[in-house]
Amino acid sequence: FLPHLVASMEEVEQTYIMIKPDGVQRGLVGEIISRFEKKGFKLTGLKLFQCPKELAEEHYKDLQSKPFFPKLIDYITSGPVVCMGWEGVGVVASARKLIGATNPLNAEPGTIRGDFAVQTGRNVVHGSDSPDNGKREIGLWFKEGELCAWTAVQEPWLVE
Ligand code: IDP
Ligand code: MG
Repeated sequence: FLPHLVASMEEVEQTYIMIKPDGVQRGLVGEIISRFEKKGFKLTGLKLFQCPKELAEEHYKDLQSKPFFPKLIDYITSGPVVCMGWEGVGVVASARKLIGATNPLNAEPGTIRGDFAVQTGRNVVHGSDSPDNGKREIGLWFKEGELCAWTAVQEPWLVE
């Protein structure tokens, strides 16, 4: 137990990151996981998963009325995805920065979408857009017992 970490506990957030079927098919799984690991976030859940249509629809329910919605559901269910929970101070917004803009052509070089994608409809990775959605999406994609709470040995070297 590390008492000096208690002060920052309330700032610790959870985000749901998902490597979409194109990222899996293109062999980018290791590269993408590596970026979040190297940044200093903590992995709390990880699985390869073939997403059922109903779950894809629930996950993206806010986009239901968009013309691209049916194609989006086809895309997300077209092959296995990698589901991940990541934890850390400020992880939600920071992960969105690491991922880059929704349209990969607008995503900065150095971001995942900026480095590895060219089209919004094949943008390789998902990241929650708020701490509330982080919790909601982790709850949606993971069952109880699939997540791990653990202490990383590097924590004192990441947080003063
Ligand atoms: P985000 O993934 O950057 O948060 P959202 O606007 O939440 O972007 O859209 C969710 C996902 O829906 C996008 O990542 C992308 O896969 C898909 N999407 C969004 N806009 C379009 C579009 O105009 N055409 C095709 N797919 C889209
Ligand atoms: Mg979004």
